[in-house]
Amino acid sequence: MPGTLFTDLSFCSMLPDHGPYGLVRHGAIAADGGRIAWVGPEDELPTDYVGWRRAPQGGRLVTPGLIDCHTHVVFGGNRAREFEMRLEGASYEEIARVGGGIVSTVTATRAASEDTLLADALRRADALIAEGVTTLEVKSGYGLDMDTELRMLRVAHRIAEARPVTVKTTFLGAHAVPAEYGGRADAYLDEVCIPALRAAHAEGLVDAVDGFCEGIAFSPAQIARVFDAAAELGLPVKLHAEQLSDLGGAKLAAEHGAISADHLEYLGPDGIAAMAASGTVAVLLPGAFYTLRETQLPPVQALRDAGVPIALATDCNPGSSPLTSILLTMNMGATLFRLTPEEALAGVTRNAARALGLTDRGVIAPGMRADLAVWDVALPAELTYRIGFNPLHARIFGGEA
Ligand code: DI6
Ligand code: FE
Repeated sequence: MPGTLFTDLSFCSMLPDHGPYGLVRHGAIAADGGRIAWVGPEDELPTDYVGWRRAPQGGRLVTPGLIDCHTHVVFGGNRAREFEMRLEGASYEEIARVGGGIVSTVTATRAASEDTLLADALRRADALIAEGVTTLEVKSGYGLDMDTELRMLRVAHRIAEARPVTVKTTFLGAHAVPAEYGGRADAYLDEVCIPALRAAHAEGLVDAVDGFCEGIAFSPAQIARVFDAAAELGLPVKLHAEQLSDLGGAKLAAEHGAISADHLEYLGPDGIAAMAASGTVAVLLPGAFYTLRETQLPPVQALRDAGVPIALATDCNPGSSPLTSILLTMNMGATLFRLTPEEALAGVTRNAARALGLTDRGVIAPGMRADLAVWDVALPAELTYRIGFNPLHARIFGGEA
């Protein structure tokens, strides 16, 4: 049976060197077997596709399905009380040091059943899906023990069974030192984190390995040990780096061939040069910048000048970024970080795919997955411009509406 021919549309291919947004007016997209078979101006459609089932899109704008490449959507409880404490004057780091912060979410996550974690995560995933997200990265890191880290990753996989979305799982055992290992970070890595990584990998639950390199979390030397364990398993690495201070995390990650380094407000010239040399994607997380009322901006112009690809993600998590809107993330990327609307869209499509090591999505081109978002907008900049408005008309996942 032939596939589907999407017609009467404009599309942003997001291919580099194809003009702004790779925009094509009066286009058509042929999808077959979940992949894009042909794409181009409708009046250049080869005769082979003429008999295919047509799905006219009413002149709407089509983009690649959006990709949220950095989330922590699986967790127990919430941190509304901590939000209040910050409004009363406490800093994020002070709260973490008195047993709040990440560690308090660990307590709630350990106490939650797999089904409860899934039900809560689906509400967040659904909000993202409703805005055209077709690929979602999900991290562990609120278990910090063998059972709960594995449970979080199983829940992440169940999101993809329950919804039409691809989930990529990232092991983040090196997110925080749990209370029972207070002051013994290295012992935690040896006795829990690295064994849990090996067990999760053996169960097929890990696509990449992440860590939090920060004064309140793990040192570069400790992160390097986690990266070595990842390398032994043949897994790609990424890192939460330079979020609150400059410990040289991005440089370390780049030297380990990291697919991304994330946050990066305090990134310096050495880190940028190392990322450029290794092709590491800079994942900027404006929701955390906003929530923590950070004032140090990530070095966007220096990243551009060095040719480092820039992605944007929600960082959806209960503490520093309780954000479940990829469109608001794009708007914040523009308004707070001065990304252009085209960079914002590339940040949640082409470059987000690259931050996950995915070469089969993020642009509209033959051979790519037929993951598309159809929007009720005339201009691509409208996707970034509005605040709290969702112009999604339809979402196509693997060629299916
Ligand atoms: N940096 C972040 O912004 C999140 N994790 C991380 O390493 C925050 C996680 C939390 O506060 O629960
Ligand atoms: Fe994060």
